[in-house]
Parts: sequence; structure tokens; C-alpha cells
Amino acid sequence: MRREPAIESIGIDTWAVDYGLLRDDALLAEPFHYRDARTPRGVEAVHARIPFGDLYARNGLQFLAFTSLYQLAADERAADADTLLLVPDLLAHRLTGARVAERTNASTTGLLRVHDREWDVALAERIGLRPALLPALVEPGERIGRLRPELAARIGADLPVVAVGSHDTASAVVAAPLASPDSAYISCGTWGLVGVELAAPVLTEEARAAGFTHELGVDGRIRFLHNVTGLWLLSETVRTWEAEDGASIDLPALLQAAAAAAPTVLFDTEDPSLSAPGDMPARIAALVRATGEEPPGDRAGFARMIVASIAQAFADAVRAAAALSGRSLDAIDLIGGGALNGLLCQETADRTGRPVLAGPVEATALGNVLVQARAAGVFGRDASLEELRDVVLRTHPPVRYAPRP
Ligand code: LRH
Repeated sequence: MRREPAIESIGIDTWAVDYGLLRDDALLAEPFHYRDARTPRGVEAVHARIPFGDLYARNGLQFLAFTSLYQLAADERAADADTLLLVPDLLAHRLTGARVAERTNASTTGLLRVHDREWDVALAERIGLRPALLPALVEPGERIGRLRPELAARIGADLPVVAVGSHDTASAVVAAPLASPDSAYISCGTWGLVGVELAAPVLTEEARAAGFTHELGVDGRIRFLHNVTGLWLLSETVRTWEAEDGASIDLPALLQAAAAAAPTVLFDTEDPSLSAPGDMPARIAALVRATGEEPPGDRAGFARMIVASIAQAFADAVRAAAALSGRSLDAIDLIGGGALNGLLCQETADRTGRPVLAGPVEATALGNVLVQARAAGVFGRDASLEELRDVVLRTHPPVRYAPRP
């Protein structure tokens, strides 16, 4: 039954880097998640064949142990596969039968050349990956295919699947208003993706050392950004407390109490001990004690410490983005679920000394829909990203957090 008669197309985005391997249209095994302990095993194998500095010059990506090329180097199943599909492309394949690689997300594999944005076949071969696994690249806005007939019959609609910025962060940045060219963005959910949008790469030694990446955006833009650990730290903490209590926690109430709590000591949100799932409060407390400090004893204070530490890491990354790209930065668009966290927005404004413009909360979904709408001719097929962002500003005016002295 078709419940929503106005639906024109389907666009799929998910988190980056993870993939499925197909043989004859069937998945060889369930995909792994990048927080799985097996993920970093390929790092040494890859760096033994190509040092990180050479990799950065080719793909422009910051070092993250879960980048697909490291995962693939440790994945024995790749030898039996005929196609590699990133998660959104895998879902599109399930819906349409087409095998494609959408370019923004393909840029997170480490296997795309930063200069011409094509598959780096020589690199794939060097790390032992058959280039035949890599499907044809498509751009956001291109039609991937139509629903398989049995699916179209089931929902009573013969819809096209259209490529969008299938990397969730690429879609989110489409919907970042970026009202001034000197705006930075923080796309904040599990991660905080902190950076600026550029037209050309900044492949300097400083950018490499600071962990700045060049992920591809919609319309050929470059997302020059650094991954900062985001609300993962708070959600894992709350998950642990809920397990202890056997009851759910009222997050808005916790954050309100946190905002009223005294400022606390900070910890290093990027410590590797915090990346896998587990007892986050105990790990964070251990980090704080290792610096000779004592963590707050109550939950409100602990939550404040987490949020303030994330905001400090955001501020450091915003400053680095400005320095490395030569921008002055007059405002910060904080988009995604983190925009609902008033304490985080305020702390980020305070620690950067710049106004934070919070929202849209559903930036990824909006960016996805805007690219589909443009492809459907709603704004004219050659509407610029700036025109799409203007629609966002008019329909989703941001909440402004001014820095406090
Ligand atoms: C955010 C995100 C981020 C990647 C990570 C794997 O959801 O896609 O941009 O670095 O997940």
C-alpha cells in the first residue's frame, strides 16, 4: 500500500567506511562494524607496503584505523568476493540490483585519489585488493536504478533510487547553512566532524600532522575536517548507568543538571581506550585519575565533564581548521543531533569565542532530500549548493549561542 503518494524517489545515506562483500549478488558474510576489535589489524600490513605519508599524498585522508582500506587488508573474505559495496550502496543494490559506488562515501575508503577523485587502482593492487572489486563511481544526483519489480509491487510504487551524498556527513554538510564563507561546521552525533568546506585540497605537512582529512562532498566540494569523538562518550556512559540502574535515564534532565553543575576537570576525548563499546564511566574516570585529578562523584558533574571535554576538543579542531585553511572563522554551524544539546553548544561557543549557530538537527536527512529534490527538478537541476543552503536557512533558522566572556 502506498501511504505517501508524493514520494518521488529514494536516497540512501549511512555512516562511512563499512562495507559488504558480494559474490554472485549474495553477501559473503554479515558486514563488520568499524568499532569491532578486528578492524585495526590491517594497519600494519598496509603501512608495510605503503608508508602513511605516501598514502596521505594519494588519498588525502587523516589516519583512522578503521578506514576501509585497512579493514580490507585484514579481511580474508575479499579473496572470494566479486564486488565490494559500501553500506548505502549495498542497500541500493538490495533495492535495485545495481552495483555502484557513490563518490562521497567512496572517498572514505582510502582508495580514491584525492586529485582526480577516481579509484586508485595501483594502490588497491599494492595492498592486495583486486581492482575488479571496485564498482563504477556515481555522483550524487545520478539515478542508481529503479526498485526491483517484486519490491515495487509490494509497496505499490515503481520508485527510482537516486544517489545522494551517501556518506551521512556529506549529506549533513549540504544542509549546513554556512551563511558566510568564513563559517566552520561541526556535524555532531556519535562523532564530531569539525572543519570547513574547500574547493581544493590542502595537502600540507601541517594538515597531515594535525589529522585533517579530505573527504569528498556533494558537487565536488572538499570536506576538510578532523574526526573528534562526539556524543558517543555520553551515550555509552548513559548506557552503562542505565544497565546499573535497570532503568532508563531522562537525558534532557541529566543535561539540565549538568549545565547547573560546577565546571570540572577535562579529559582527553581522543584517548584510544574510549573508542570501543564498554564501561565508559570507568574508563573516563581512570583517564582522569591518571592525570592526578579526581573525577566528579555525581552523575550531573560527570556529564558536565564529558560535554565540556568534547567542546574543548571541538574548539581545538575549529582553531586548527582555521589555521590550516587560512580562514578567519566568524561563526560555527553545529548541525545534527548535537544541536539539541544546549550545554554542548554553549560550551563550544565559550571555548571558541565564536557564535555557535545550532541546527538543523536533522541535517543529514535534509541534505539527502535536498539533493534528491534538485535531481527531480524542484529547484532547477543546476541549483547551487548555496541555493539549497538558503532553503535550509529559511526553513530551519538556527538557534544562536553567543560566547560568554
Ligand atoms: C559519522 C561518520 C563519520 C565517519 C564515521 C565512520 O556517522 O560517517 O563521518 O568518520 O561515521
